[in-house]
Amino acid sequence: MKIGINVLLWTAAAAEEHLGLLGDIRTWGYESVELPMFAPDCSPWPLLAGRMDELGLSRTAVTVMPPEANPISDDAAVRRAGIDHLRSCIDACAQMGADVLCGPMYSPCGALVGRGRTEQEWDLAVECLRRAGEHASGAGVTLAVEALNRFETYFLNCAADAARLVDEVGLPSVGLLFDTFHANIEEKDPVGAIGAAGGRIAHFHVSENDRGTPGEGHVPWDRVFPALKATGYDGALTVEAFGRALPEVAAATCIWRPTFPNAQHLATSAVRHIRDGWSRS
Ligand code: LER
Ligand code: MN
Repeated sequence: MKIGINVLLWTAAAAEEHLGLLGDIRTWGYESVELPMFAPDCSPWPLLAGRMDELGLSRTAVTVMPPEANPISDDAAVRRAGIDHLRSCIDACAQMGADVLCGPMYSPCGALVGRGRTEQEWDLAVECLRRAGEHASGAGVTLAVEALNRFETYFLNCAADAARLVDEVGLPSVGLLFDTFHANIEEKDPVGAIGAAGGRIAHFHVSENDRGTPGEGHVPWDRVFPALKATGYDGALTVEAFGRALPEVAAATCIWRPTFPNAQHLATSAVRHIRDGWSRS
């Protein structure tokens, strides 16, 4: 089992200046790293890949849909841009050696429209994910579709709906991303939801209820880890936490107060917490 961490605590676009950070992440005990891919050309992927190869770090990528690239828009050009965005991200994943591309790949994060999703939007999302999934399978990448809490999307809020979406897409290259922060808000049974999603889980975000240090909040990790292990999951356990260092990311995730003393404390405590929790489970 590989323990990973998302670098969004430090940067929204990994660059040459973050090669040292990758080394720190390895030194702290991580074996996997998640890089943001908000614009697929935002980072020097081959350079980063070379460094991660040297360090023995496996990698995943997270993306969000830009407002002008929305797979469920009623404007065909905007929908096409959505598929193009995902295809470009998949190509960038291939360049940086990432085996998973995750995130809410159905509509822009934070886009709320004052109603729930429509059947037409559902069908458009299925179609987009199928086309992106076919491209991903050719590139050796798995897509992991993430349900978000209701304040970040109106389209997909719980694991059961994510599972149904994945089933309708019906491709081995498309699974779901389970994020414990969103599950804590939306699921009636945040632990049972892991078992119900079962083999569809293609990626996992270890995220505390306040987005701070995993293990220092109220997510029931002593039940979460055994439930995940029981599904046979063998992907990365990736820490996703958010702080206030990057104003745009803080605004998107509504982080207005400190929830951890510093990023190094968070990273080093989290890896210990996950390693111990997983081996006990
Ligand atoms: C956002 O809330 C989130 O959980 C990230 O994985 C990006 O989608
Ligand atoms: Mn997440």
